[in-house]
Amino acid sequence: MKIGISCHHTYGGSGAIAAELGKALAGRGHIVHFFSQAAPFRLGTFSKNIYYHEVEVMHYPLFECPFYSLALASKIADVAYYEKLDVVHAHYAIPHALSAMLARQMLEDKCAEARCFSLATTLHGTDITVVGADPGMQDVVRLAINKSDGVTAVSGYLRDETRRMFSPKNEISVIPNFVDTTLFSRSPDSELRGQLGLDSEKIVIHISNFRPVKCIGDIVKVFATLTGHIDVTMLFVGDGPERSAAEIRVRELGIADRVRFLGKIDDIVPLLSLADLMLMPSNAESFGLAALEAMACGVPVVATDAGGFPEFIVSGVHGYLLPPGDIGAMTEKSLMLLLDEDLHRDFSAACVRQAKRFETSLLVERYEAFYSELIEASRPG
Ligand code: GMT
Repeated sequence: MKIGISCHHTYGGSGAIAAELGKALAGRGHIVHFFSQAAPFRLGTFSKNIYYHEVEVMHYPLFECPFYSLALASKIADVAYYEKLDVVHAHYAIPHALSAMLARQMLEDKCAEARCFSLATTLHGTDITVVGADPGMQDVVRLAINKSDGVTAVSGYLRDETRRMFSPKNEISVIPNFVDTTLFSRSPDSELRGQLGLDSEKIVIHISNFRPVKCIGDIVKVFATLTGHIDVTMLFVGDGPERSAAEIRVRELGIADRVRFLGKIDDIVPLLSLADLMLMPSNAESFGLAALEAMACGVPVVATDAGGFPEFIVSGVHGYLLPPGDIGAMTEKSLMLLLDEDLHRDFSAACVRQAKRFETSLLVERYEAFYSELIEASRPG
């Protein structure tokens, strides 16, 4: 198949999944064309069957906000026409699905016999729960969903939220996030410990784009209590709007020497391989890719029972799921996991087994079948 993938290039789950999906599809012999504003952060260097098209936005003094969506639509139409794309897969409802929809109209207008691609859209989370909840955006998100030939959501939770908020015309299939366990597996690097100034203490990790839904303040509260009981260091990986407030709070609490803010790091496996526990207290998480990747590296997770976490984390087996904001219970369960070595060993092994159920190859096959259905349905007659 010839597949176009339109995604955000920025640090976040949808861009990560889109890049990993494209690489896996290319590895299976499909031709994959990426469209984004800059190279998606997980795409890496050149590889066979992958083409990347940077979307250049026209700057003109009259346009206070540059027209990214239109430039993207033009780019998709151009590549789809010349490369004869079978499918364009939009990751995140807007602007990607809408731009692809517009690209199709451009092609129809350009020449009647132009063979049009099928439009697949994957909803990732905040495109529905945050952007889609904004009254000024609701109708445009609904249009993106209803004009796609097929829509998937990354969890049952997100599918149900989408149904509740948008009453979509068509069925939404669930294809969960995935992880390549040949790459995401525990491979400790003793030098890295030294480079990070770590000794033999326990390591707690959090990886995200530091948006308000991640509840970074709750992590600081839980961690501050942990420091009173055990020798422990916190690694914060990623960056975003809530980082500065967290740094200030960490200093106020006098625990700055126990916390490292490492910023955005693409290759997280070495860091996950050092970690004993991941904290993900998000109040709304459609899936939680970072938690799945941590589990693949044998790291148990203390997360919330909100959103999609219960669809792959079994509380009491792979970590603990607790009500959002329940700092006391999160602290207690984190301490249990960090102090009880036998319990930790069992949870860690269970996490690795569970991650294999979300192996990339299994879920990429589901996407391939989904594309084939859309292509089949678009055939005349
Ligand atoms: O807000 C984010 O965390 C980023 C967002 C994105 O679209 O980049 O992540 C979402 O997509 C991921 C991949 O499908 C999911 O694993 C995340 O749970 C989801 N984030 C939220 O729902 C908050």
